[in-house]
Amino acid sequence: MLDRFAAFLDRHARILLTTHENPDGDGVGAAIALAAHLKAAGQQARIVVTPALPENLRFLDPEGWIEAFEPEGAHRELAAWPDAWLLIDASEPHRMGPLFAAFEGTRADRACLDHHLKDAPKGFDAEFTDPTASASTELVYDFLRPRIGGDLPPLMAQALYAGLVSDTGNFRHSNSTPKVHHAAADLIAQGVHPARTFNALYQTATPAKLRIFGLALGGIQLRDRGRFVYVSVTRADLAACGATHEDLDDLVEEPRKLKGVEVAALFSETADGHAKVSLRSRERVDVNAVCRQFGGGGHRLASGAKAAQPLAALIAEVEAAVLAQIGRDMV
Ligand SMILES: [Mn+2]
Repeated sequence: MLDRFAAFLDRHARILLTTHENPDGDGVGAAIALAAHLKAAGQQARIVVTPALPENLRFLDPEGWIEAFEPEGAHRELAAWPDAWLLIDASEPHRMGPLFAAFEGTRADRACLDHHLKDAPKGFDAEFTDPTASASTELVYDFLRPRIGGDLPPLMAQALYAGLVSDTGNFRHSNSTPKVHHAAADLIAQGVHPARTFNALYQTATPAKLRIFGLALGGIQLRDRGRFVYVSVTRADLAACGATHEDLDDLVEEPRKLKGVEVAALFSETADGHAKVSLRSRERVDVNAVCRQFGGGGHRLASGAKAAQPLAALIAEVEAAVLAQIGRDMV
């Protein structure tokens, strides 16, 4: 697969790298490392994200390569620029959000590089996917490591390590394989600082964030003798705490800490009044199967969905689906 990927990159001169809407450390880390490699090889590479590079990932982009998508401004002609468009860390074009229209309009060869468990990719000329990989950055590491003699450039090593940390929850999730630890060890041996990376990625809370966590956790709900637990956040809650939706990023990890929990959920109201759910499974319950019933998806143990319905309605429906899934998977 990675040889095919190499051939794909070699065939193109102007490569546009994008990732899913609301980019995470894995998508951004993979894009930066690939861009560094392509630029060193004399190819042109650009990275465009939407809506913007999150504050806590800025340290991965010291050269300022990452462009925030401006459909009415700098990127009006974006579709015409690349001869290859690579979507990283997603394999469903709509996950690009506002970038999708440009993606649809481009004459470039369209490809995806991803590790998510989803339906077969649709809408690409080439696909490079491996659901056994822990992260997109693991795929990029596997691609780059044998192709670069000696140590990786520090920018590349840092970006890849941050991506591995992001997608494994700092090597705590079930995808923390021996292979991903070996890759991380290799990157640390090359000079990446684990503690500095952790601090930059995670120790970035604001008072507003801690306030919304407190409010949400105060309303924690337990069902099925504590096997299913959830918290919910409305727009009014966010406003009361001076918090934004971004502040909710890892809130779902909190209820999951309860002893005896099999599935934890965070329900939240989006800015447009829709409802969102993030589900996390301890180990046995397939929450991807639940989220797919609501038009979402992700991984077996970490999935999400968005629905155009009121928060209370989504909570009731997801609760029923989770309890049914617990019944199926915990026999
Ligand atoms: Mn990923």
